[in-house]
Amino acid sequence: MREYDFDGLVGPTHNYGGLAVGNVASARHEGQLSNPRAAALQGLDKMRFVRELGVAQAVLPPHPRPHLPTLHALGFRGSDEEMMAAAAGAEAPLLRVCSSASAMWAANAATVAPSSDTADGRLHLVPANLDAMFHRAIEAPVTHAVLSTIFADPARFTVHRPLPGARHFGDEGAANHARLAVPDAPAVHLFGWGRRSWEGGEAASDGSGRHAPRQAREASEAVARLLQLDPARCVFARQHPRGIEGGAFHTDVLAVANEGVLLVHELAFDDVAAVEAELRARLGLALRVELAREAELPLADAVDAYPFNSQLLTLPSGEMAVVAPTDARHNPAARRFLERVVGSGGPVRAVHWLDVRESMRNGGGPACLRLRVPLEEAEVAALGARVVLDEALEAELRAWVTRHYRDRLLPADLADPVLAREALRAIDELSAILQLGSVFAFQR
Ligand code: SUG
Repeated sequence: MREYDFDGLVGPTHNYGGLAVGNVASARHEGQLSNPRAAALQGLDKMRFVRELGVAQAVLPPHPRPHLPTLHALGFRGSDEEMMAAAAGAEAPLLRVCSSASAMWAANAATVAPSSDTADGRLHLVPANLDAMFHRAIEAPVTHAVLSTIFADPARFTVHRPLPGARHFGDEGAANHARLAVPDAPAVHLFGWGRRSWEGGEAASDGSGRHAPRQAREASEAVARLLQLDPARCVFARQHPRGIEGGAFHTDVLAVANEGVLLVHELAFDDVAAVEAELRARLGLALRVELAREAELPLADAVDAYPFNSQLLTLPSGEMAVVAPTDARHNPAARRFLERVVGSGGPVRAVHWLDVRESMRNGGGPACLRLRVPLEEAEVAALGARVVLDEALEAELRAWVTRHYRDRLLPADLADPVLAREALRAIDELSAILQLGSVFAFQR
């Protein structure tokens, strides 16, 4: 089994719409000028780098934006141009909501369990409903369609429906999930959650702050059931309310795991010692936890610079490497922490700094941009689309970006019907490159 990192390609409408409440970077950059072309190329540069490290890399397509079916469902009528103009004039920021390129953050696409861990021996995926935010919730049915096309072989894969139940089962996907594994023991699945929908409801959730928790514990439990995981190998851990309040809206803002290694900030979970004890009870002494306390790495720096939102990767040599955002190199506390981990004599031997600034300004670091899918060789051969990144596909994707993407975009430009036509044409062409068929509604 080998981990494939499926990165979300950045879509042509990448912009700073300020839509993600509780996400400090998204709020801070609202209204600023974005560069969709640079964003997409930064993403491809990261994929190339990861592939050159010897890690398997694949891609997920951007979603069609503006999402005209959503405007239609909200009662807008007439030509596409008329609907867009009406939505742009509406009181709520509906055109922004329907134009966000947020599907790029593939860690929120789904939660994944490899076939080695599931009761029926199939790989299971639960697309996230992303019900906490409108601009993200509209991703869910499209993600379901895309994943059902890629993981189409029913003998090997099960792609579930996103959870029903709206906010009661609000689910943010793999951003709140980590799989830990040490030799000679079954893997353990760690699920981070921010609130409970029952058992005292919102009052018990500390949802009183400015930054509401997104993931419901009930959702995490439902995802674990659907993934057919052994309940004895699942750990459910509450995110620290202060971490969420400080801008750690997903667990992967303050923690990252790989095999038997967990890098974690003390405010990732409300009781980080208990989480470590639960993991150790299942994984034993082989588990290695690198804990950052507030004194070493203040929460504000962790949220600003995203040292934990790194990819922690196993290289072909068996050693591990961290792929971190350059923002963490420029933050002294974040940098010292990662360098301490590398110098600690454990399996993590190198840190590499990559520039994903365009995504970072919307609160998405290297780890947000990828969905980890551990695959057997036969499962790779059974994939239903051309998504594994090789030299040829990368070259085609670079040319495709350069052909279609603008290098300047303001939220105000979203009302431009020419942009909409450009963006949808690009997605149409991409689905041919990736051999996805007519997976999107506008193509049918
Ligand atoms: O959901 N930002 C995303 C960032 C997601 C990061 N993902 C992980 N931590 N795994 C979010 O907050 C801002 C988009 C906008 O305003 O258009 C946004 O949705």
